[in-house]
Amino acid sequence: MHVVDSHTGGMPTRVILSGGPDLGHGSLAEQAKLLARDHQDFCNAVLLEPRGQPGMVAALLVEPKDQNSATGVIYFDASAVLGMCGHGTIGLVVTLAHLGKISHGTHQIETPAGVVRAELHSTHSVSVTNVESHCLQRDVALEVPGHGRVRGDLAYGGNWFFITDVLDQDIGPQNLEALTALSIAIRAACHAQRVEGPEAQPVDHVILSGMSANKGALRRNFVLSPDDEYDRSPCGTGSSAFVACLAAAGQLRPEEEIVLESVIGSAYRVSYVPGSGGGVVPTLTGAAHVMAESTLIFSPEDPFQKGITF
Ligand code: PYC
Repeated sequence: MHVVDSHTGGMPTRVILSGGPDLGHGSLAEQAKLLARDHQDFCNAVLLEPRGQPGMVAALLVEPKDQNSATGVIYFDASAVLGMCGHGTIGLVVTLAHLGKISHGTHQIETPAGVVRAELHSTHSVSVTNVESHCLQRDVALEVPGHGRVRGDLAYGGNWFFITDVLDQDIGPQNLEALTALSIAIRAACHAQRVEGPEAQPVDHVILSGMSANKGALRRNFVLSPDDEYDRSPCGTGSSAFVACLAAAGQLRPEEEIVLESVIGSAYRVSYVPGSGGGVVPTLTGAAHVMAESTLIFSPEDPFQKGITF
């Protein structure tokens, strides 16, 4: 299996160029469902240690439906197939350019959540215009066992988010354990109290939004991914959901640009234009760096051929 690894603001993406499972010829959303249902061993083998690393997201290339698209892609982490992935799309575009498959300019990319556009500005810098994003419920009250009442917003940015302000908390690498525990408890409370999308889509990510010490950044956000890892990048789909909520609250104007930081201090510039479905169409700009080109070997004699699963 030929893979190329990159990171976007510290968050790793493994682009799978060959050797993935046959997912048929359905829509990307149907192929994503098959991947989640039938190929967990494959996902584990690619992302878990010893071949993968904590937090890593894979980008499985698939045939696009529209020949004008640069590619189709299905993103997954170690425990879930994602609708979309912003850091992964920045990593994918820088990787495809590194391989000589695309050049500077705008490229259409198909994902299970819909078509996104990515503009490669230079070797590392990419802007992604995401799917339309929505703030679905504002100021929801959630009882979180062990933490009390938490208020926040339910939002969609290609994945499903619960977003809450924690302005008194230190959003930094020294506080990861407490931030992770709180966000896992919030996600469990969302599931228990049926805070979910209109078709019962479960919250799969949680954003704890704090203040940034950097005057140029509006917020510093801790983002929990489905695999219980924190996003090292500011999270593209999370930043999209976040600006949808700022827009819904009248706190961000169309085309006004803000900077959102990750828990480790990497940053995206983010803005939006109004969407046709009542939400916002966000654009986020960040940078990725290619780290490795490898051939993964899965020998049947290897006791950890399927990754370390405990
Ligand atoms: O950047 O959208 C994102 C993302 C989702 C999960 C990890 N990163």
